[in-house]
Formats: sequence, C-alpha cells, structure tokens
Amino acid sequence: MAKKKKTLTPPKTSGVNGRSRAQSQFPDSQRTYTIPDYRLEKPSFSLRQVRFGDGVRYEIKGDLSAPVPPIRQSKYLEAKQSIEIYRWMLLNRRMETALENLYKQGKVVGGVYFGLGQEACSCASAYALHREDWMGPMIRNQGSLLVRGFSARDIMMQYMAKAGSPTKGRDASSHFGDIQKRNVVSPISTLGDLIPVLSGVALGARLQGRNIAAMTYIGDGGQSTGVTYEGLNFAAVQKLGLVLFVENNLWGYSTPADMQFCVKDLAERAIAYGIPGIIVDGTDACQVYDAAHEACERARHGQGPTLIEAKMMRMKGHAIHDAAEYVPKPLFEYWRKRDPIARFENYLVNVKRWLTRDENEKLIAEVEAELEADRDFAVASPMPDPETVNGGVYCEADCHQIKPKYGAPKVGVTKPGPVTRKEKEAAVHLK
Ligand SMILES: Cc1ncc(C[n+]2csc(CCOP(=O)(O)OP(=O)(O)O)c2C)c(N)n1
Ligand SMILES: [Mg+2]
Repeated sequence: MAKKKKTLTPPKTSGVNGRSRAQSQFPDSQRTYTIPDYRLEKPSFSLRQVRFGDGVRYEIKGDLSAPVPPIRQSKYLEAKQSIEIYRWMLLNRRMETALENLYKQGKVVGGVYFGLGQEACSCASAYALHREDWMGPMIRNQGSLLVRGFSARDIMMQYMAKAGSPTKGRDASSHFGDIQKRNVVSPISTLGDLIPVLSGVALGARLQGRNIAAMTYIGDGGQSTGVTYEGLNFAAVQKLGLVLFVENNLWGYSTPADMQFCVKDLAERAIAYGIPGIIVDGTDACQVYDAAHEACERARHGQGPTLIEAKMMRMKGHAIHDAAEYVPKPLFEYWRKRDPIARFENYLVNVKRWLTRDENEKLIAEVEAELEADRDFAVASPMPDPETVNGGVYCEADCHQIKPKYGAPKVGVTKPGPVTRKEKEAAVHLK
C-alpha cells in the first residue's frame, strides 16, 4: 500500500535559556502521521482563477496527459459481489439519464441532481454496509439509495412528485429516507448536518449495547462547515462508528476545490480529529469498497470513526440548470477517460474475465429493461389527489405515532428527569 508521510513540526518561538519554547514544550517535536493512499494515480494539476473584466475563468496548471490507471484489485471482493456492484452502478447511471430526459419532457417537478462520474463512490460504499448498519446519503448518492433497497421507480416517482413516491408528492427531490426497514436517514440540505445525526445514530446503537457502522457523505465544499467539525469531533471522542466519505469531486457549485481549502488532501483533516484518514480514487469501485469495508469493520468493533476522501470529478453541473460552462473542457476529457463504469466493465470482462461479453450484454439489457419498466410505471402513476393537499406535511395531533425503533437504552442508562437541585429548579422554571 502506498504511504504518504506528513511531518508536522510545531513552530519555533524564542524561549528561555537559549532553548526554543517549541523544544521545551514539545521535546518530542517531530511527529509523523501516515495517510494511506490506495490510488494508482495521483493527478498533479491545479486550477487557477483568471479574471477578465467582470468575468472569471479557470485555467489548468499541470499535466493532463497521464495514462488511465487500471482498477486496483480488491482485497475482499469476489466475482459475484463485484458484478453486483457493477450492476448497481449501471442502474444508477441509466436512472439518472432517464431522469434527465423526464426533466426535459417537463415531467420532473423541481431540479435534478446528478452523480455522473461518482457512481463507484455511491454504490461501492453503500455495498459495504450490513443490513443493521445505517446510512445518510447526500443528493448525488442516488446509487447508495438503490443499493440500500429503494427502487429506481421510487426515486423517479419522487422526482415527479407522484402520489406513490416515498414522500407522497410532498417533496420533489431527495428528502426521503426509511428509518424502519432500510435504515436510511433522509438527506439534510444544510451541508454537514447529517454528520452529527449519523454520529447520534451510532450513539443510539451503542446505548442498545452494540456497535454499528453509520455511513454518511459530505462534499469538498460542505466539509468546511462548522457542523462537520462538531459532528466528527464528537464521533472521534466517543469512538462512534461513523464512516464519513468526503466526496472531493473538485467543485462546490462553480468554485474549484483549489479555492476552498489549503490542505493538499482532505483526508489530512483526519489527523486533527485523531482518527484514521484514507485516500481512495473515487472512480475505482474496488478501492472505494475496500476502504468502506475496513472503516465499517472498525466501526462495528467499537474502534471509532474513519474519514475516507474519495477523489473524482463531478461530471455535470451542480444540478440540471447548471451547464458547467466554467469547467475547463480538458478537465472533462481527462475524467471522462477515467469513467468508473467503463473501467470497471473492462476490469470484469477483460482483466478478471468474471463476465463474458455475452453475459455483460445480457446484464446491461436486463438493467435497461428494469429501468424502462420502472420509468413507465412512474410516469403513468397518478399525482396526489388535490383534496389531500392539506395533509401529510406537518404532523397533526395523533396523526401517526413515532415509535423508538429499538426501545429504551439498554446500557449506560441513567434515570430520566432532573437530578440535582439546580436542574430541578431549571425544570420547574421551564414549565
Ligand atoms: C450550510 C450550507 N451552506 C450552503 C449551502 C448551499 N449549497 C448547496 S450545495 C452547495 C455546494 C456543495 O458543494 P460540495 O459540498 O462540494 O458538494 P457537491 O455539490 O460537489 O456534491 C452549496 C454551497 C447549503 N446547502 N448548506
Ligand atoms: Mg464538490
């Protein structure tokens, strides 16, 4: 495994008796940190903003001519699992193409967000979860939702705000989950807010006397929020099983990653939380799976959170309304050659020979047939009945019961209610 060494030296300041304060306070002043890096290629270019008049454009500095890296052989995935992940990735992409067409036909209510180029990251990460684990996806992780048991039909109906969609037409994009069967927390648009929520889910499981993996995602833009720090630090201190994918897709809206943070790799952030950080090529399903699997296993053994930086490129604009004109064309060409599906297909068919050409074609045809049937069903299904418009958004008294999924805490239980005199007084005051 390639290792990346970071050496951080505390600043030298003038001290007493000729010794620098750094030496007196930090006798062991040379500290070395390791960030494992699974990538087989380390792109070495950066983007520079150039202003012209009132406008800006981005120029690439560096070499874009490197040969396309192979898929790194997984330490864990066998043929059957690899083909399953590939199938999810195909479905993920085909579904998003269908959604784009439905949008252009005026059938989608609201916008559409795409995970083009990020299918390996969504599908292979969610594939590492066990049934009893939890996940909180972001808008581009439609593949994770598919792996976790939502159908393409559910997602397409949701985007068309149909009566039979997960939110029954009350939300027109991604804000849905399933806390009963699939253990999926709905995405939260406020960037970073899923992190403390998933930490809380892991804490909830801990209180039930078991450790689970609680996976969530944040972008290169969103990871700068304060709540990311708070949620991750809490998980680190409590050794909660958070598995955080930092999806570095090089853009936050139209701002390049190079203008959003000063660290070279976002995985370096892990050093400051005192948790493992790891870098993977987010276009390589095997690398994503291996890192996710190892992080989930740590989580399930009560060893705390892991931060995984997945590097890739957002291959469309922020959402369907954004044509991504600001992205230099050669950058698209560079990453198109690193397409996660085409490379995984080549790996399965030509490198591993786990799929014959005929089997591959059959699999693709099956995915397309499934998708078409789901799309036709979703298009033909009714919109919500206008008479129901007043319901199903806010909770009305006794409209439904919210039951704890697992019951009362089993470990570390303290009696509820005020304990100290001060707390008792505060409680009275609140009444
Ligand atoms: C706290 C917060 N600030 C700003 C926004 C508006 N916003 C939504 S998406 C986005 C860009 C996110 O970029 P990134 O985190 O890199 O994710 P990507 O879209 O690339 O997947 C912003 C700024 C928000 N939703 N929440
Ligand atoms: Mg981004």
